[in-house]
Amino acid sequence: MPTPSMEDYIEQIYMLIEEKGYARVSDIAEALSVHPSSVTKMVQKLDRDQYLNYEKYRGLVLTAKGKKIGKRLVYRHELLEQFLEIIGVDNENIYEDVEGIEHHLSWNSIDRIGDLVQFFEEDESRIKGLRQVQENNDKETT
Ligand SMILES: [Mn+2]
Repeated sequence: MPTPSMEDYIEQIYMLIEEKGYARVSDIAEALSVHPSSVTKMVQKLDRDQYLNYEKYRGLVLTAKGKKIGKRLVYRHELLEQFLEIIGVDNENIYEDVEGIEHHLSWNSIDRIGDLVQFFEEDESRIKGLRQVQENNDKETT
């Protein structure tokens, strides 16, 4: 199993390749706000663990294993963003909060959150009902 830090890298690499067709060390460093030398180190580790193939001058490619995990990690991130949005978390907090929790939930919890997101999305009135509760709670505290 990849560590939280490895997960962040695999997730970013997967997204970069989806968006641009390739992932450069400098792009990964920028996306994760880390030094390029840290990226090189991690990329070498991910290569050893067979998540990707890295050749210094030819860039990197995800292996089948890396792609499969990358796809699930991106799905998990997006699902958790949707979840926080649905429960009414302020936009400015969503990205940071997802980054904070995404590595610490079991896939069991992710699947159940997926059900909950689906439950709300299937019927707009459910979201409205939740907003009503929130409005009432806000009134009580202000
Ligand atoms: Mn993430």
